[in-house]
Amino acid sequence: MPKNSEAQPPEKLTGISIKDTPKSAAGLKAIASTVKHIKKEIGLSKGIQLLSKLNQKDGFDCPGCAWPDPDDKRALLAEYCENGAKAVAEEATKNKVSPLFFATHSVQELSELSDYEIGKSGRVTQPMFLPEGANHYQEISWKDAFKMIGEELNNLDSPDEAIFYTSGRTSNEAAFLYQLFVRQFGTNNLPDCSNMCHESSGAALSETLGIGKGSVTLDDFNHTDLVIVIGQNPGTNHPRMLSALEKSKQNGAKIISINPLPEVGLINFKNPQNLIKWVNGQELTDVFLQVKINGDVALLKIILKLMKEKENAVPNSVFNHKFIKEKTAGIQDLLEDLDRYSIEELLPQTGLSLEKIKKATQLIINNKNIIICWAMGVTQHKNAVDNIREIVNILLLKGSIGKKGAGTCPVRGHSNVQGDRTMGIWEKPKDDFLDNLEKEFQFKAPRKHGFDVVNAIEAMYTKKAKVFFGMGGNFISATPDTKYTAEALQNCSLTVHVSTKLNRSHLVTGKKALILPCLGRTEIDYQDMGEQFVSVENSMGVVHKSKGTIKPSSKYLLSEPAIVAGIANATLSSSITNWTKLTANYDLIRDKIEATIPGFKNYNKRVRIDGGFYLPNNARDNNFTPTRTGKANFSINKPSEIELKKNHFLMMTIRTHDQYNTTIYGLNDRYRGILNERRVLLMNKEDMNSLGLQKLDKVDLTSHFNKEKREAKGFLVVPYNIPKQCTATYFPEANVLVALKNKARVSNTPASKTVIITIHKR
Ligand SMILES: Nc1nc2c(c(=O)[nH]1)N[C@H]1C(S)=C(S)[C@@H](COP(=O)(O)OP(=O)(O)OC[C@H]3O[C@@H](n4cnc5c(=O)[nH]c(N)nc54)[C@H](O)[C@@H]3O)O[C@H]1N2
Ligand SMILES: Nc1nc2c(c(=O)[nH]1)N[C@H]1C(S)=C(S)[C@@H](COP(=O)(O)OP(=O)(O)OC[C@H]3O[C@@H](n4cnc5c(=O)[nH]c(N)nc54)[C@H](O)[C@@H]3O)O[C@H]1N2
Ligand code: SF4
Ligand SMILES: [Mo]
Repeated sequence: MPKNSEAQPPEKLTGISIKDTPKSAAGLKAIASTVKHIKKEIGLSKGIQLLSKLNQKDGFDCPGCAWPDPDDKRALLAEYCENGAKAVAEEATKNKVSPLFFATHSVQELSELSDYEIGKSGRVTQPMFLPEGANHYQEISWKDAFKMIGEELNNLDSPDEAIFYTSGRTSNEAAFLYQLFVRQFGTNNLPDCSNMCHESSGAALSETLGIGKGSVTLDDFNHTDLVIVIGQNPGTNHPRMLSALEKSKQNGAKIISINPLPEVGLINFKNPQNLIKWVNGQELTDVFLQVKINGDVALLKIILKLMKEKENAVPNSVFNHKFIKEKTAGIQDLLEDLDRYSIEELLPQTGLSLEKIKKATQLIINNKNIIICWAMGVTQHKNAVDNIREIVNILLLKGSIGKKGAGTCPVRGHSNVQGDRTMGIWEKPKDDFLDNLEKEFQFKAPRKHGFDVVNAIEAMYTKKAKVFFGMGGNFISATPDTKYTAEALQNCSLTVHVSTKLNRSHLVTGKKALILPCLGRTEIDYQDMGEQFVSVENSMGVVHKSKGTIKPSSKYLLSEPAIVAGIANATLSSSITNWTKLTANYDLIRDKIEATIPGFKNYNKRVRIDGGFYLPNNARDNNFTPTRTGKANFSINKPSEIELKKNHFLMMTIRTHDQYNTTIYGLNDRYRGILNERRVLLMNKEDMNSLGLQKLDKVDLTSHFNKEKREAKGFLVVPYNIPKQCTATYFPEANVLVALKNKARVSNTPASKTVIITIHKR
């Protein structure tokens, strides 16, 4: 593997243009953008045909985000959003990456392209192999690829020297089979994208409520009094959530949004499915708290203090004492701890006026049924778990969980990231789960916990791990500390990626590398016993089926379950599992899931019912017995410890409207008015003045963590409505600045939203 392959996107600028931010999200422009992408990637008529099956009960699940579909009635047309359509267009693209493509383009040459250009190359059509020292991938048969993986794995000194990553698009069936193979091979090294995403939510919610998932259903949005959206940009990342918020508003609910940016989707929304509302759109947010980056615990503490003050002044006016007494533990400690902080001391961390916070608190005090939604703006900080536990504190004081219209709503990212975890993709499996696997499959499961993403990178860097296997995803671009991670991957003897599309992880490899191309969601999956469907779990715990409808983009593609079976057969000589039989008919895999994982009774029957079924959820049922205390736990949390020196800024790495994680759909961030450029630094005007910077000045960024420095060069300064000392860049261009050791307590999630930087004019 040539060591000079580029792990980072090139510094090249693409020709920025800046527009006013639009007044509302969605509307006609969203439809125009959908049509443009569909036309370009798949062609209009095939594209429209394909979209007619998107999120329909007899169709395929959107490969975009994990937002749920309505349980009952679905629109005949267009049960999807602009970004769902883009995700489909991206997968069903006409463009192909064939052996000829690899013969023509060297790995190094491809690595010099931008992520946008790499992605646009298209779908990988055949298994490809990069031999040691070579600079071009070459064709390899599936049989030889499986054999190579089997030999490499069996040559390791210990199964713990292999890492098995998963991204969140993998179906339940594939994920279950994959973790079974990995555990029969002998390791729990199953890091996943969730480690970088909602791990902090899982950690905080398990501890406080006894379940790592959210508690609300989509219908709760119709019955709520107040929705708080904190650290999330639904207009871009979960667009159909805006329709749910619109319904909440129409039923009289209020909305508070807490974000350093006035994200346009949260402010005003034109529902493309509601023509009448188009003229003015629906104003969504009632109170916008433009908090400083990582000022959330301080803000939530002020809210808690104000709630306590009011309760003390007028007993029974705020707290739900019945709920607190019957269902919770630890309130006294929380109330005492709140006294340790003064509002004056907390306020500067928020950057807000007390008056504004009081207005929001009044809504919390006045309303009984509250839903709190959140995403990466709270999960990717050093004190991310504290953020979420503080959110839970508010809900518990109000008794606002386990009943209609109320509860927790961590909005998941990848379309099946929650399902993958349910299937056992986890480096810290519970003993009960392993006991069940052992009983059903007659093998001895490893008990030692495995590496998560951060630990896996360290293990590869220090050569404790030697083989990297990625079930989907784009590890080099999604992970922090790009240079360090590149070295870690390059230390491996073999890196393997099961992928749909070409990405940078295929270009920054171990000594040898394989790309194993697989079927996507949209495609027909034909196995020995006929056409198959798969199932997925959305953000609200609904398991439902997904069936592709178009011809696979190449005849050489295998399904993810078939790839796992191929590798298992080539690796595990003493396994008594019949991998080939299981993949011939996915019903047999589902039978095994039913036999080992609670909640899947009559899986094959219930998954065939239109719309699927709900998994059990103790918090939803107002039952908190699975926690350590047997009750819902109040907790004590720490505000940010970051103290910025003069000329130091906090930087968050966020998504544009035109990307799906590391897959770049286009170069526009339309809702923020930034077009045709990704290398930008969003800055407050006063901060720009104090550094003597003008609009579109070119700057280099240095991040500071402990005494270490990291650099990223060539960003254009864009004046933006963002709190002072806060800045924003896009992921993955700025990942090189995120130190691997800058991560959340407990969950180990990289703190990609709190990077301390200095800014240097070119
Ligand atoms: N189209 C599209 N859809 C996607 C994705 C995609 O890339 N593109 N990715 C999917 C995935 S995997 C995920 S996890 C989700 C991500 O969904 P989001 O979490 O919405 O994604 P981010 O762009 O990371 O946005 C984080 C939001 O938090 C705010 N924020 C940042 N720091 C703070 C803070 O300290 N406090 C507060 N209160 N707010 C803060 C930012 O301003 C931004 O609005 O989306 C999923 N859906
Ligand atoms: N700085 C910074 N870093 C971040 C984040 C951030 O906000 N800031 N967010 C983090 C978050 S929330 C997440 S979830 C991770 C995302 O991390 P990943 O999940 O690893 O990254 P993706 O970009 O979603 O992966 C895209 C690749 O998946 C492959 N793919 C697509 N569909 C399929 C499929 O059906 N099967 C298979 N086998 N492969 C498929 C394609 O080849 C595509 O190139 O990134 C994290 N990294
Ligand atoms: S909201 Fe998410 S799941 Fe729904 S159509 Fe849009 S991208 Fe797909
Ligand atoms: Mo995510």
